[in-house]
Amino acid sequence: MPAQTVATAFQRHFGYAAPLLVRAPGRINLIGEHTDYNLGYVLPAAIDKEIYFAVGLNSGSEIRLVSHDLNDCCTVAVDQLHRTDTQWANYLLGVAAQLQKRGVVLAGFDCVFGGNVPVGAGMSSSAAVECGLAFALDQLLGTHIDKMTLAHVAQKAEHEYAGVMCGLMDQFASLFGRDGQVVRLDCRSLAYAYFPFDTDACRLVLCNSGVKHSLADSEYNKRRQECERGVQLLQQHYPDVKSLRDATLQQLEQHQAEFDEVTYRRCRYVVQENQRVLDACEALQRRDLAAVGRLMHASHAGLRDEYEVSCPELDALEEAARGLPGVYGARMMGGGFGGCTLNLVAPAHVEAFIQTVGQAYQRRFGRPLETYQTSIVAGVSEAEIGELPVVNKTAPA
Ligand code: GAF
Repeated sequence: MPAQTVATAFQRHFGYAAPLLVRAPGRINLIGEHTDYNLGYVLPAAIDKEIYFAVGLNSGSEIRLVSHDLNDCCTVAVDQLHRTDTQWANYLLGVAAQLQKRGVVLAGFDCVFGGNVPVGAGMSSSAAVECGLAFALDQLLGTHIDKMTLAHVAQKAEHEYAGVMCGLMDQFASLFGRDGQVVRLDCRSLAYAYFPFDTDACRLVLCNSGVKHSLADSEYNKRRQECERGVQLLQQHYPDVKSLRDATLQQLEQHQAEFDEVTYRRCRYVVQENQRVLDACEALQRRDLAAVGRLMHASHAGLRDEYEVSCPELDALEEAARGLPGVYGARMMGGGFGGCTLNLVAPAHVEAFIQTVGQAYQRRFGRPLETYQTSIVAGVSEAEIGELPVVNKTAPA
């Protein structure tokens, strides 16, 4: 969606020109799934599926929110912030509430937002929404909060206002993305490093299963608990193991008998996935896309068989991609139970890839497959407001 559309809608709705326009991207994750809340490694990137925000302070004490895409609005008093029945608004109100908790004195503000990050497709539209507003409010209020703190503010908003106990990956990727690079985050130390990913040499193709599982949020929180249980068991022998990030395969194997079967599989997946992220970074440095691809398929197998967050549609998409000419790798991406697979495909083979996988999907599930080619862009930033018809320069009371 052009930024102009959101800016124009703001002007129409509130009767004055938005002083600030912000762009917030969704994300892909090359590898490192369900490792963030286990304080391990992730390797995401911000992508050219983006949400735009037009924002301005009003002279009253209300937060007035408009979802351009849903054609819906929500108003809440600044001094009475609370979760509402309007689901989409909670992501934004959660951010405002978190800033308040951190001592930021909020003023009334107006916000219109909209974009093209597909909802429920695993590209983290929610993090884009949270991070975009966190960044916008920081700019509007002149609070100069550092980006890592903004990422934590956005993550906490998701915990407390959306009820999903997510890790930091999505918010980090949306804020810290860099053009043409993936970024490895160490979720314990918060140290990060960029690795080049040339989408001219290898395209990123997303295949949308179209599945949105209603159990996704509750299963996600359950996985977190299962991992915590694994840590408690290990701690009885290894007090230094504070998270699965600290655990080794040998430690797990040695005490397998003390684990119930499910907890054991969850833990083994996380420990192996962490190592895969590190291996993928080395492979990227060697420009060895075939090795990255093999790690992606192994990641998918772990998510399917051990972590059990895949679904038949995602499995079919990964299987259909495996071994096709020009396809380096494929795997489900994000929290799971639906959403997209991420595929690394040589440019000359993209068309044939989309056709072959699309046909296989149609045959098996009786519906067309939606695909997106995406490129890697910079994280949240201010966007240009072009020429708009001037209605009224002052904010209404
Ligand atoms: C979701 C969460 F929001 C992330 O924090 C991460 O855990 C991911 O699922 C799985 O890797 O996107």
